[in-house]
Amino acid sequence: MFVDEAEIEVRAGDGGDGSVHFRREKFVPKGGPDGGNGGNGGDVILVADPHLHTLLDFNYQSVFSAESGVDGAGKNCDGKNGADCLVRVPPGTMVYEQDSGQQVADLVVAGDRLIAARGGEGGQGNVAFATATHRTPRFAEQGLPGESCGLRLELRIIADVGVIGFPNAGKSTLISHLSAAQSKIASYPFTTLQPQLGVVRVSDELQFVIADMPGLIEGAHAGRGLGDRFLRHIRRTRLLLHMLDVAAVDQRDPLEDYENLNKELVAYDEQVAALPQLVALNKIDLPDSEVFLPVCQEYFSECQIPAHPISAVTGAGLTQLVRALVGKLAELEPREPDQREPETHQMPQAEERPLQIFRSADEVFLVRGSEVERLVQRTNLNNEDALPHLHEQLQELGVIQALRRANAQVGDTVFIGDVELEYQP
Ligand SMILES: Nc1nc2c(ncn2[C@@H]2O[C@H](COP(=O)(O)OP(=O)(O)OP(=O)(O)O)[C@@H](O)[C@H]2O)c(=O)[nH]1
Ligand SMILES: [Mg+2]
Repeated sequence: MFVDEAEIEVRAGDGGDGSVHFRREKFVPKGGPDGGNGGNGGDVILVADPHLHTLLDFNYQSVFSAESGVDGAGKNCDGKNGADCLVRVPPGTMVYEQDSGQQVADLVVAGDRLIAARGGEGGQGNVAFATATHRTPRFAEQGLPGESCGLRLELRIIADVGVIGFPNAGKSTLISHLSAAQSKIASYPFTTLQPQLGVVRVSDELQFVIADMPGLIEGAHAGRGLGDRFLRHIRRTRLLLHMLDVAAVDQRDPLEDYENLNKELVAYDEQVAALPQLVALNKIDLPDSEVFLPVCQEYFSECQIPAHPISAVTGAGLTQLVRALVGKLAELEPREPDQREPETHQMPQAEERPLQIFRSADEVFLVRGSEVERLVQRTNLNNEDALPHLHEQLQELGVIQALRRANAQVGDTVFIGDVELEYQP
């Protein structure tokens, strides 16, 4: 099971309906309107939480709903707003809109947020519709529905050092030795199925995060083996530790491995290929290492790449290796985004659609447009008293005039959004 990706659905709360209510008091024969407004629906908000490290929890829960707003009530009582729904994700989570595939946010720093679905606005109570000439409005607005959408989450691990190498090079063995991470170790390829983080504590003040990566093979950039699905995780590391098996336990030439893997990185992504690398020449405890170790050392000293002979099993050379990693990290720029203040992202605003009128059959008109569709959603069509107000508003938006120009006749069917009405000029 891979936990670096998850699909979730977010549903914001609906707005509460405005109330139709009239004051009732002793000795006051005919009270004025006092229906309160509906509360707003809650938002669904994704927030980066440093206590989380995987997307595993989303296998158990994948639908997140915020509360709806409460309907308004008499005595000018406004309904309560619905509570927001907070969805905690690990820092490094990229968020994509499922329908469009568009990236909508990159939650990097603890506290980064994305308002993923906005709650519907509550409707106004009948008080709002009282005028000098119409003092007793027997209608109110309905709340608007909350937004909802599907999202795809993708976790990019943020580590300082990414350990790369062919399967069985000893990457997990090294990480288990250097940190408390419990990476699975075995003598068959592709033991590690997903990246794993470990913290290397050099001293109380000095520590860095190292990522154990699944083994890479030739053709990884094109999806071979576990493929490129994990390469994206190392884009944000600052340094790569390239591990070679100089005992050639799997009968491969470590220098060929080295060059092939670097080619894979170039083929995959220039940013990954451009990361600085240190090399670890592993398994020097095995007698077979005597053949390749000197060859590798000569090769790397000629091209002036620091290469450290180590044994991940016995621990030989690890102190020097860690010192070299720390030294190199100190030379490199600190990872930039971690320094900034948390940000709040919004979903890309759905574009406001202008008013449009289509004639679908002789006596059927289709009216489209964001504003007019919201107006109809806000109207309780079962309430006859709301209809004159709707008509007025349609006139204000120019809908009636546009229908007249389109030659609509009394009694023709008009769809506004999904709602069916009859044309009455
Ligand atoms: N003798 C010896 N064996 C080692 C050393 N490092 C790793 N091994 C062995 O090599 C095998 C593979 O080790 P892993 O740490 O699982 O290798 P990996 O690079 O994580 O492999 P994948 O996860 O499959 O990519 C295991 O049997 C380890 O015990 C070493 O320094 N010396
Ligand atoms: Mg491994």
